[in-house]
Amino acid sequence: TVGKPIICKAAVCWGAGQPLKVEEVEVAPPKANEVRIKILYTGICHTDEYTRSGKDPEGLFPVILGHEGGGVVESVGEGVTSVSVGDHVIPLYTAECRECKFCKSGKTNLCGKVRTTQGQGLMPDGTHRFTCKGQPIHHFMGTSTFSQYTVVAEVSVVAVNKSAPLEKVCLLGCGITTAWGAVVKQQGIKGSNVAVFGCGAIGLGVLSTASIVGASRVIAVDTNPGKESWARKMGATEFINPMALPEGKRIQDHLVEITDGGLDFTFDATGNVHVMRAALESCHKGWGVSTVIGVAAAGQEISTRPFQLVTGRTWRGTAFGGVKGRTELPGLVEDYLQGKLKIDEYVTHHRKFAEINDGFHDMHGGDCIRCVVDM
Ligand code: NAD
Ligand code: AHE
Ligand code: ZN
Repeated sequence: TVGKPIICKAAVCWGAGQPLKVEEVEVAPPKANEVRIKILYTGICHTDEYTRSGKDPEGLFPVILGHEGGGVVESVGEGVTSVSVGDHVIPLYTAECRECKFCKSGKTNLCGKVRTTQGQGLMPDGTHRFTCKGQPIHHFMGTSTFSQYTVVAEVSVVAVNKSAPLEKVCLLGCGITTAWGAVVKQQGIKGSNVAVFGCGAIGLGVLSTASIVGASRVIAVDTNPGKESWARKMGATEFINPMALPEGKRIQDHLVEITDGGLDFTFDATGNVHVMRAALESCHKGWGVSTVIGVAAAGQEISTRPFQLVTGRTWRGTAFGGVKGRTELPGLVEDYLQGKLKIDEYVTHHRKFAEINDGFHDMHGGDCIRCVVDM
């Protein structure tokens, strides 16, 4: 049987820097190896705002943004075997095909199967499934969760335990998983000194995980003093506001001083290239490792003296925390259900779909960790 198009509401961003507009859209049925999902909840991540604002060099418009969703499988295309109608699922912006060079390498979670078309705002066959006012609308990150129905590739979705509340575990679609993986996929954090720059959902998740795996010092750094109580609640042992340092004192120099030569591990969760440099230069000579998580705007580049690397510091980065979504997300949902992984604590704001633009404003407010939109 051939599926029918569905007419539903989606938040369309018609151009860079424009607010989202909730419109009636037509969502075509899934083709072979595709899955159509009824999205029930979606988080708003800083990366959605980054692309909306026009700072993403890969940004395309008009587009349906959103990549932190949870929903139920409405229908599947020919050949789909890993999920069925009625399954509770989380769309994955980092696909996992298990067949490509990347997947088979055992060295990375990045999958090559659909990444090219995903970056072009298209489904793997090079076409789109969204139409609005007779116009094709781009997909985003292979997920487009700001729509009541979306179509994704089978390699870009995972079924999870139905007893988990989708309004919470949707955050495993990006923020919580990214932060968790950035820590647990690295050896040696137990017993080490860690500094985390930026205390949004990502940074808080990183410092919380570092604390849980047994880091000895967990230093949170944020320019917003309101983040101190959040950071301490999530496990930071210290909080530093770089703006409150004596004039001319650089955060990296201060950190090196108070840690007897620097941190074992640092993380950037701001997306600011100057902060990325400070995070690297806060690392201990000989062994410190700095991980870039933040996403920087088009045209931005990182720099440091090469001597920083010659003398044994390592600069690295991670996407989706190095997590293979189809293999690992079901386990993270179980961890959440057993109380081993925090998610509820991150949801500070709720919005109805019609108020999705307010959810973006919440994010800029400084007191919002994650806003979850009820579709
Ligand atoms: P957020 O805006 O909620 O948090 C950023 C925090 O950084 C805020 O608390 C802000 O006060 C703080 N900050 C800003 N400038 C600072 C400075 N100069 N020094 C110290 N702190 C500063 O964002 P988020 O949703 O937590 O995301 C953080 C970053 O991670 C974004 O760039 C986002 O795009 C990126 N991200 C990357 C991945 C990945 O897979 N690599 C996944 C999710 C998010
Ligand atoms: N499109 C941007 C880069 C955006 C980016 O780095 N995205 C992260 C996920 S952020 C989630 O909130 C990612 O997964 N990157 C790996 C990938 O394959 O996109 C640009 O600079 O062009
Ligand atoms: Zn994200």
